[in-house]
Amino acid sequence: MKLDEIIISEIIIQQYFQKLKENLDIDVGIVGGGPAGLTAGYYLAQSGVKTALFERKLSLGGGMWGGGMMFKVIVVQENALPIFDELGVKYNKYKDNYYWADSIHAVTTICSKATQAGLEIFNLISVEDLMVQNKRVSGLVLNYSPVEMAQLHIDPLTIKTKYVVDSTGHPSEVSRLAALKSGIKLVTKDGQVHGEKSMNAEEGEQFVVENTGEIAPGLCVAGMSACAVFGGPRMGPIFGGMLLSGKKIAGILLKKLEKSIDKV
Ligand code: 48F
Repeated sequence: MKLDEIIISEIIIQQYFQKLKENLDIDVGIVGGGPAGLTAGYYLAQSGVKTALFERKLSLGGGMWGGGMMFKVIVVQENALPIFDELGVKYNKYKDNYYWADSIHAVTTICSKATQAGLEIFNLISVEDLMVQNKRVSGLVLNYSPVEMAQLHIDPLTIKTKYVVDSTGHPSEVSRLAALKSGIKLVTKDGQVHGEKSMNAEEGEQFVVENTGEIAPGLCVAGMSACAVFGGPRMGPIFGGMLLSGKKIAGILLKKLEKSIDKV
């Protein structure tokens, strides 16, 4: 049967914009598709929360994709293994409390599980600002990443959210925007983003989980952003804290949204 190029184009345009339209008003908007954002997205979607994740790049996985220094192996400690078990990520024991996984297997498996659970992932979209109403973060301002990269003077589009999760990693971009532009004080000591500190895996892994939570009305942090916002140390290519932080923010949001928390 002859294939019609116009029908192929029609399917893509129709389906993509249908998906975008269905996500104009959502429960949770996650910014950044690294391990923290993807894990949060999995647990939220799994519990029936209407969640969309926006990732600037073409590929998902953030800093997990490249392992350590481009060597595609990641290290995970024991307390995060139940998350890998639930997601179906295979791992190996190196010695007590040190487990490792293939980073490509880990990212592709988490993405697959998250999208199967109902998480809608939009890649190639950058969050360039927040919508703020009555001193509450109430939406995301989106633009196509190529617009940002080419520095084209093109206005963005906006979606409405009940909660935003900043899982943008080291730059903590969304929290910085909130501190700079929203007129809302973050819950840090001085209301500002403190910036991450030098490497300390032991401290950083605890710090990231402890500091995961809501930092301004409607705005939450998870993953490396939590370290950067509250001034905690970086931890390098060990990922248990990122997974636990993603799961923790999903649990917090489920309670706030008053949904079932059976699966978290
Ligand atoms: O950096 P990233 O992996 O954040 P994470 O989930 O995990 C951190 C670890 O990878 C690692 C570490 C500890 O193990 O130190 O670095 O906290 O993923 C963040 C993602 O957010 C995207 C970015 O492209 C990356 O994939 N991102 C950042 N800013 C924006 C964004 C933005 N404004 N809009 C959309 N995506």
